[in-house]
Amino acid sequence: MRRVKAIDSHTEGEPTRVIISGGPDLGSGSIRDRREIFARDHDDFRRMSIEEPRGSDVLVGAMLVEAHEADCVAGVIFFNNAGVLGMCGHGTIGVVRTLAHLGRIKTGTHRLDTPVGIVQFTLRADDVVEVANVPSRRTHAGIAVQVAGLGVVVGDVAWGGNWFFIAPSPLKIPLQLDRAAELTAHAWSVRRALATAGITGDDGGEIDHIEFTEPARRADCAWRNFVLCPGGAYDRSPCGTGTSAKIACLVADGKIALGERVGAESFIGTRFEGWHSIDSAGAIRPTIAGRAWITAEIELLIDASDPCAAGIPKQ
Ligand code: PYC
Repeated sequence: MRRVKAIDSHTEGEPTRVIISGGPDLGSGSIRDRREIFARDHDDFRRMSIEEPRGSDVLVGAMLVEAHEADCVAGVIFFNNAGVLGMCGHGTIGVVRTLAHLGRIKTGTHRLDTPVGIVQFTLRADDVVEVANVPSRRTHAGIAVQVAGLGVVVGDVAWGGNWFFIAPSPLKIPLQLDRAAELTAHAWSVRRALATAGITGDDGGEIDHIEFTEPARRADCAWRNFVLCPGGAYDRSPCGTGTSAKIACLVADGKIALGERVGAESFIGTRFEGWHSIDSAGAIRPTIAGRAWITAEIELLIDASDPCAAGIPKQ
């Protein structure tokens, strides 16, 4: 019987499962190299640890490993039901809360070693976690795409650690839970239309996150969003990388000032706060702040005779 220890948390509603022991040996190379080894050789572990029947499509996994870079409290590899990830904002907040729960960090500023580089974060005394995200940018403003069932949809393409297409909610569908199925179907159509039209990020990267927005319902937020993630689940949090991408658009439009704090409201009504600085290379550097709560300390059991030892068998 294989045993894998994990800590579950949710960040403003979006779950993260941090693998703390029993994961595969990925060697001692850079975290980027270890992510490649994980993706190439351990896809069964990825599927087993977060997908059904031990998890769900919504769960984001985070493998905690020894850091490679100096002065980092840990290394981390994020993954979801579609594969491995570079950066995950809500997942980083979940990892930080988990490290505090394990007694491995105290309040203050620390560094995390990730496949996209070192991410600095601050665990505040009020339990809010601030994550200094990667440089973010808008690459297309007001691009029009012909979408089946919707007609022409106009939106922005932006990078916030993942590629996003950001547009007002189609057909003005309210961003609320009882409309999730419709919004999911339309977001898939937008994603397909972007791919068909050959619209990508400026590095050729697929736009695999679709973000719909509407005016905020909360007084402390500037917008509310619905974000469809690559594996078909929608983000329950305001999406850290999605909030960063939206901030890049607002900065490009001159709608927010340096350091100005804005609230992002999620599809379920939870909140991140974001603001930005400009780094020495002139890039927009968003910081995202939010909270996470520990929901379980668990041990996954994998019995070799279990037909679902690597998740639901692929058809
Ligand atoms: O918080 O960056 C994020 C994120 C991406 C996908 C799900 N959450």
